[in-house]
Amino acid sequence: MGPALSSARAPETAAAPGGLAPQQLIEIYRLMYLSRCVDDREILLKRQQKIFFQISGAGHEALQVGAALALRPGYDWFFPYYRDRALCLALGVTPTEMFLQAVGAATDPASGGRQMPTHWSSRALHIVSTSSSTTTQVLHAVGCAEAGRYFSHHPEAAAKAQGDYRAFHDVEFHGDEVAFTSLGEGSTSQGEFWEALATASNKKLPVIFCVEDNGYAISVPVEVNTPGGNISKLVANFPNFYFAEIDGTDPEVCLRTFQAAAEHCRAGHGPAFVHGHVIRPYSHSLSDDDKLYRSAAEREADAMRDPLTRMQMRLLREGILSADEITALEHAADREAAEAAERALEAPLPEVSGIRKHVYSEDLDPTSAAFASEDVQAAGAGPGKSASAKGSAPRTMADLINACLHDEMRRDPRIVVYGEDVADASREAVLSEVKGKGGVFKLTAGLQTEFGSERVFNSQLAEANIVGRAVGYATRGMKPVVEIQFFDYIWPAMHQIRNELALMRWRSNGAWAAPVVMRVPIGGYLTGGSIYHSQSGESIFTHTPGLRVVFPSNALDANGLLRTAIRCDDPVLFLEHKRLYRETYGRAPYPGPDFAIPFGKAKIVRPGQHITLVTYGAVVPRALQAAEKAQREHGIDVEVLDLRTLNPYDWEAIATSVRKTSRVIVAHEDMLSWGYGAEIAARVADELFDELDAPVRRVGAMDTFVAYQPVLEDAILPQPENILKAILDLRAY
Ligand SMILES: Cc1ncc(C[n+]2csc(CCOP(=O)(O)OP(=O)(O)O)c2C)c(N)n1
Ligand SMILES: [Mg+2]
Repeated sequence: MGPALSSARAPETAAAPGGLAPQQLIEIYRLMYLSRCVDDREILLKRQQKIFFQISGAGHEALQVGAALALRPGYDWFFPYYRDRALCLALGVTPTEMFLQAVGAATDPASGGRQMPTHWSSRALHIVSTSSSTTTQVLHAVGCAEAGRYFSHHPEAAAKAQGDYRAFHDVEFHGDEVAFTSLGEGSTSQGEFWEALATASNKKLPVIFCVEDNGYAISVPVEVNTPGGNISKLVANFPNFYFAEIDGTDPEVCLRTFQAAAEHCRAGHGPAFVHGHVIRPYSHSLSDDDKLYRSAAEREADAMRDPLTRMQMRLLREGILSADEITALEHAADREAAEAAERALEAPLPEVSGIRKHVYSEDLDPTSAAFASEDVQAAGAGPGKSASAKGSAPRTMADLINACLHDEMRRDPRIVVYGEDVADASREAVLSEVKGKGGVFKLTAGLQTEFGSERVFNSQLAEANIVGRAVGYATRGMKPVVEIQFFDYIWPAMHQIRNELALMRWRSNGAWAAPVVMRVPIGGYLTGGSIYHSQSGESIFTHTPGLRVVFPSNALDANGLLRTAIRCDDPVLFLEHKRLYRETYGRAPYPGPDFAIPFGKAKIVRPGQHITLVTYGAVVPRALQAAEKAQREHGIDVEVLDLRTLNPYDWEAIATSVRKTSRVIVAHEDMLSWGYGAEIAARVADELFDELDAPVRRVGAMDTFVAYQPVLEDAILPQPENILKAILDLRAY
């Protein structure tokens, strides 16, 4: 970026040139009042135990109605939070739809009874499904804005295509669209808030950040979360922003401010930050009682600023409505809320049989024959097909992953690749004189040079940022193929992975999805990799519904499985073992640009009769060594099964082999206790008990982290000798 641009700033109370028409003021009051009525009605229903949770937007109505009326539902994009009832009402969500959510009806359009009330989602209005997690949504808004800009620069990428995820993701975009996101002042403490501001600022993205400052995060007052008590003061130096700090209880000021913010964004000047001071008259939620931590005087002072009362007084004072007309408007709103609630209480409940629907894509099954081009391998190989893997000489896993990325990016203009150090060089000017970085392991080498800096770029050093933005990109129909530099550093992104990425489809009842690919170098056996460059931990992710987990052991599988990961419609954690990147083991000729391997299909890498050895990743070559020795020195014939994908996994292949051998070992590099093998072992014991002639045996790392000193590393991680010992023990039964 160049030098910081001076930021636009709105005055504390923006003057209203011209003023709003009486009809507009009445409509604003109606929306604000209706929002409060829906809250009040829900509170009643909760007290009657007809709904199960309630959180209100009371006190925030003016700010939210102002925002909604300045923006365009179904055109702009919205990433709100649980307080945003008036926002959503003004965008077009109906009271009936809100009550359907409160009762958890099958016809709840936001989630089909899966989410709490006020966890918004509407495809038609462009409200992207939100979670209960504070702050995660702001990164989605950033990715969404990036996607919008990408499509307006590359309209060809929006074209419908068959044969992959694109068939199920229609793209809409507008060159001057805006992404709106909101959060409470307490939520600005999360790192993701600062990460989002940084990206939006750097890239001058059209994102409006709205902080709804009611002074409390549940019971915690603002000064505990925000040094100095004012978030506007802290963010003031971010370049390219339009800033406004306003009285969020005055809807006209709010509307004017959001109009100016939207103008700034639509003109391409950068993001906007609107900080609205609001009140919270109803405690945090019905599970909270603010009398426990707020003084009576403070609560009374808040009540004096109630936006509803203030607006009502204004309408009367300015002679826009008489007292009778106000009463009539309010009665109509009360009636509308009551009737909507009645309708929702009669709505059908969700079927228990549908619980599993939308955990994964219902449209595109990555285990299906559509991805089974394994047999055509090498058919498409040859010069010119891939810049980085020409000819039929055996190539490393690193080469064939890089080749797949090149091939797929050529084929699919919706793919973007980003992460830490993945670009050849962020400063493009140097590319004429340097070779380029292309990833710390060089897996993305040459991609920026071939596809340009808008498709391949370095992210900030912030893993939640990488995954959170990817969720936003993907909800717009793009395919982010992101890299987390080391598995050991995936943890800052865990919140986004577990609570957002993997859940997007299920929690929105199939309305939204985030089919992102996360490529992650993993594992040890590095001689000096130590604690923070050797971790395993795949079972933590296979324990997350909605996420596919892939772990290839050789170059060809990596190529074919990565292609399936990219083309499929589910989020995929693609684990690449660092030790295998350039091993002699498992090299293969380039298999061509359409070579794909379906998920959930294990491979028998060594057929055998006596013992089944189920494994994956870097333990595959070690298991093969042990099996060869067992055969050579002890006459034991071990069948080695490489699972290749861990979720889904090939139960049929395991069962078939165990029925043949009656003995089974599960071996993996990760720690033994609560590791991936525990699940397989338990299922074998459960479903194949009658087939077994011996107990199920597991081999894994010691229950520690991996140490630096090679003597320790060797002892900690499972070696061929450990596997051989398990084979001999099991044969002795
Ligand atoms: C990541 C995360 N941590 C904790 C919570 C529990 N929680 C829900 S709301 C909330 C307070 C949020 O306060 P603020 O951001 O000021 O928004 P407000 O509710 O006041 O509008 C907390 C701690 C959560 N939902 N998500
Ligand atoms: Mg708050």
